[in-house]
Amino acid sequence: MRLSDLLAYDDIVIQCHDNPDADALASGFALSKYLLSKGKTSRFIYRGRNKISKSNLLIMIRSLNIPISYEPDYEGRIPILVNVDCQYGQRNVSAGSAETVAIIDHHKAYPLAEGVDPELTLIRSNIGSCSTVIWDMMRDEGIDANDDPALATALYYGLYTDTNKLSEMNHPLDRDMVDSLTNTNMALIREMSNSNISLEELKITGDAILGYQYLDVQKTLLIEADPCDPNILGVISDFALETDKVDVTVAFYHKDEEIKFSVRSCSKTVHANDLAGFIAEGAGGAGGHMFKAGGMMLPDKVNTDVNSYITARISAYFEQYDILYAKDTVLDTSTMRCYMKLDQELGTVKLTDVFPEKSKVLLRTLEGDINIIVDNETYLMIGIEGEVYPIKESKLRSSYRFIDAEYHATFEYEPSIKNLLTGENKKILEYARPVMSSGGTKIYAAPLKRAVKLFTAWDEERYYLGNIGDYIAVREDDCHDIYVVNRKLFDKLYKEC
Ligand SMILES: [Mn+2]
Repeated sequence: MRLSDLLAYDDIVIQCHDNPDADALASGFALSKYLLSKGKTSRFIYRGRNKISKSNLLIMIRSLNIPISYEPDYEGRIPILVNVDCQYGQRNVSAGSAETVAIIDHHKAYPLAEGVDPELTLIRSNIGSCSTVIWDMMRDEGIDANDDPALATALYYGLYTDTNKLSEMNHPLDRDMVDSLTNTNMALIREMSNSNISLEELKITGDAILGYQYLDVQKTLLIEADPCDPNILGVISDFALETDKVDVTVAFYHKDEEIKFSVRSCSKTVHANDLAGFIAEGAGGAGGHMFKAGGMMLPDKVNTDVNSYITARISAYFEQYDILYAKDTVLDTSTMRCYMKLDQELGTVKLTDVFPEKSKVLLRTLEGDINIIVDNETYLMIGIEGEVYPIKESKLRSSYRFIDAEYHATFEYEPSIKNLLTGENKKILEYARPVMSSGGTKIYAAPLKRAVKLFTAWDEERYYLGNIGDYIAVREDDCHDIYVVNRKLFDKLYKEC
């Protein structure tokens, strides 16, 4: 779906979820601005039992002139209803009637309710905010949000509040938006984020901390708060992590419509995003990175007391993994099979083809950002899933050969490089050339019977996760060169000797 698809309609009504938050307000606001710029008028409404009362949201509506109206009884028969930051038919949005329903959202995707036009639906579940989704759609229509400071400020604040002050965002597109929104009113953002907690919620924070549970074995603090603004969970978990003998904190609340939680970790054997994903598995979704993450679950998927459910998930998470340091480990290869690497066409980019030597650059990939200094010997490898990593020319030449062809590939997010001095941003695929792996290397490998967190011989700071069924592999000629291969990729990469 493109935003311009909506231009075929008149009398457009935009509706966000009941009890709107800043992301919902920003999304509807951005969409109404887009429509207006194309000569279309629209109405932006919300329904539900409660009128907006949070002070940061009232400041946002007033200062940015957001044309939203509260219409609890709205039942208009209209040609088109566009739901933003929510999905028609779900219980957080009071349904109206319309001939056609369109959806733009970033939450977990539900099966489309009757009346929703799939051609007019865009749900990007792994993006941090609906504001980001709409920003990207506006960009596709040639609109620069910086031309309108109110719009830029709203979009920024939408992402800011939906990702706990940007700390729980994990998609590179969210970072792209943060970098690109330069014409924002930061004084207003500061004012809004300092009116985010009511005195009542300050008390919720204190009460929650008083009721902490300490899980001894896991050195984890579990803190249950009364229903509150989700950002307060971040405040609680950040603060509690500073406690001695606490490596991990999980703060959560339980409302009728959702369970929300924030995870913080300062232990190198627990990545906050792994734990958050594990807690939410099968019941909701999660996002974030090594140190900070958050997630939500649907209460009807958690068929027991929420506190015991989360406690049990935390224990299961800690029991599930063996921790392996490759440099101190020798695997028993007598029970493993011998495999050889299949010839594989990959992409490679010589960094000096993109930016001059000694430039400080930021490489942005789906897995995260990497800072590199450009030199003559460093290339980037582009793997079959679009993963990008630096490689020295000598290692590249010993394992791959250049082939005379053009490189073609498309990935969910196209990696880019930014020159940190000039701000110039380039897409790397345009510079890529194909290489063929020379094969020959023999490995021993076997499917994992227990999940592992593997610290490779090169990186003792950051583990690689291997789940049951993934392969653990070791090079025949180097017993400490141990790594994990995703089960879905193994057959594409290796054949039996
Ligand atoms: Mn949102």
